[in-house]
Amino acid sequence: APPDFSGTWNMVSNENFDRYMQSLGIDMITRNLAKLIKPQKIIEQNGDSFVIRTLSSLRNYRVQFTLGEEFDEDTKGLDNRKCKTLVTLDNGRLVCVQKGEKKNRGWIHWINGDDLHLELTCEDQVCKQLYRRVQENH
Ligand code: VL7
Repeated sequence: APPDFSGTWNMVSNENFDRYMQSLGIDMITRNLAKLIKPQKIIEQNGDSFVIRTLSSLRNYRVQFTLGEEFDEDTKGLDNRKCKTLVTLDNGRLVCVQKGEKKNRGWIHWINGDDLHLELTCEDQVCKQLYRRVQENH
């Protein structure tokens, strides 16, 4: 069975984020602020449908999609570009391709225990982020 990505996840590490942001053309002031924050991911998964919210004191970002259905993504508040975006499941990994002005753009999520991995790619830069599951209070 494929994993259930649903839940609340807090960032624990963030590798090569500055160069990833540089590849997206983010200005230095914004990059230096963005490097200081540890975002939270809130993922709601219902079968093939997903909502992923990335929350932080600096920006919030929300994306909604259905697996296998290409959609128009506007990365508003991030690098403000339009992409044709497709997300699929591949061996339990959530694989996103963002077609647009930037070459080789996308991201991959996978779960290992209470760890949520995220690899963000743009051009020749790969940013590796790790999030950990926030325990629910029953
Ligand atoms: C979204 C940031 C740099 C602008 C602010 C940084 C604050 C918090 O797309 C993403 O995640 C996917 C997979 O989970 C779902 O949308 C990553 C963060 C990338 C790029 C742009 C710096 C300004 C970021 C919202």
